[in-house]
Amino acid sequence: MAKARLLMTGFGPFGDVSRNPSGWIAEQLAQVSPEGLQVTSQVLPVTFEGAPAVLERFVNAHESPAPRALLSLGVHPRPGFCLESRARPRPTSKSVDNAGLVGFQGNPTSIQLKDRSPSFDVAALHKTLSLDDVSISTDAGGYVCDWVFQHLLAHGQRLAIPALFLHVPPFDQATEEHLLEVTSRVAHALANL
Ligand code: PCA
Repeated sequence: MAKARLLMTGFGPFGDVSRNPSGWIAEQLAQVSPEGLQVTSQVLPVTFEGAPAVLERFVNAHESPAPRALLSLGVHPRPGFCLESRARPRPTSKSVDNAGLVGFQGNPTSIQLKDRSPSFDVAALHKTLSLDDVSISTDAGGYVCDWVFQHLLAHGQRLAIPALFLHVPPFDQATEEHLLEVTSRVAHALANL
């Protein structure tokens, strides 16, 4: 059977995160492509302006033939993993990005900014995973991850494929093996919706 193609993004360093597990996982899974999946990955910059622009170029470059699903990853400062179920229309965080900016200052984006949620039942996906340290979150943080999720969901809608954001724990809260295992399980579940 042909492998399901999945586009995956992670982020590079920012703030006091010198090694971002999200970018690392995305690159690793593109190299090893877990069974049944063909992962193509992109590391995004942690900037309100750059991240959606790089995401758009990445999705546009790989949207034909259409991938099965889109999965974006980011790190949060907690143990455990979160399936994000809601994206805010605009950033609300007061933290500066890697360009030294707070929030989105650029030209209006090409998408309609609104409250967005995945097109599928996140609770049902969560249930099929049945992993102890994965929970559902309704707050993607209001920072660059939330902003990327807003754009990712718009791309998913346009391509009529599922899109999801997964927050992962920092390297000092989970082993590399566990980070890869849980993310692979989420990617599989998403690609098999
Ligand atoms: N985490 C940040 C941005 C990049 C990342 O990995 C966030 O949660 O918004």
